[in-house]
Amino acid sequence: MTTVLKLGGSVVTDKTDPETVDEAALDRAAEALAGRDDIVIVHGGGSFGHHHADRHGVSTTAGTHDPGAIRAIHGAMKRLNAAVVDALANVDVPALPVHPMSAAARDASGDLTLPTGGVRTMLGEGFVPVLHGDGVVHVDEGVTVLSGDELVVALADGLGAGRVGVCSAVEGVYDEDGDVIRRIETFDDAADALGDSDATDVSGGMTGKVRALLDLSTPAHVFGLDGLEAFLGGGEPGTRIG
Ligand code: IP8
Repeated sequence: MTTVLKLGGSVVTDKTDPETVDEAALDRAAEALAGRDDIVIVHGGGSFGHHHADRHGVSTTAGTHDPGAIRAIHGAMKRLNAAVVDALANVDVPALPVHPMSAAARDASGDLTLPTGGVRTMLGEGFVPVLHGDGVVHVDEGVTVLSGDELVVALADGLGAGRVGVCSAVEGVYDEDGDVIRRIETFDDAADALGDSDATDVSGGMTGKVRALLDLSTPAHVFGLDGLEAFLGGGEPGTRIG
């Protein structure tokens, strides 16, 4: 059974400082993953990709044709990816980098195509693929942002994942009193707490995350770093979505 796990950018980086890895948090996440080889890791952008994307006015819907801007965004994400792969390698996880911009594409409506054959074969050969939020070629837009959340959904569907986890900077989805909602089965279960939002808001924001995860055929779990070990051990920390 394959697990797809996202390590949020705000978990593994210091979001206040451009291109700064939160070494302690990353090492803690890596320790929890030691010995695993049945998992696909996706990480977000944190203070790496978002910093450059903001500077160049690039989002999941607004693109750029400036190759220098695209290389800056992609290059920053590759640096963060190398740090994540290294941290995993240090605890003997057979991690290999996978750069989504080389294979993914969006059509003119923004729908994503992500071939998963390479990731599936990596897993079959005993490796742990480590993907990252990235730029993605987008018909009529040049390159837009591809969020880690979108990758989680595409990989979970494409690989038929048995478990899906999103390790974020918060302990789960909070209700209006600030308590973690244990289970969200329909968007209405959390609508009051999340507020209304555009369904295409998939990068950042809990609303887009919940909408995207509800579409999966497998239940997903949103939890903080404190819940990572429990999730990897088969538990249900934080909020179960779906
Ligand atoms: O942090 C965004 O990924 P996310 C990646 O998962 C870039 O939304 C390039 C900003």
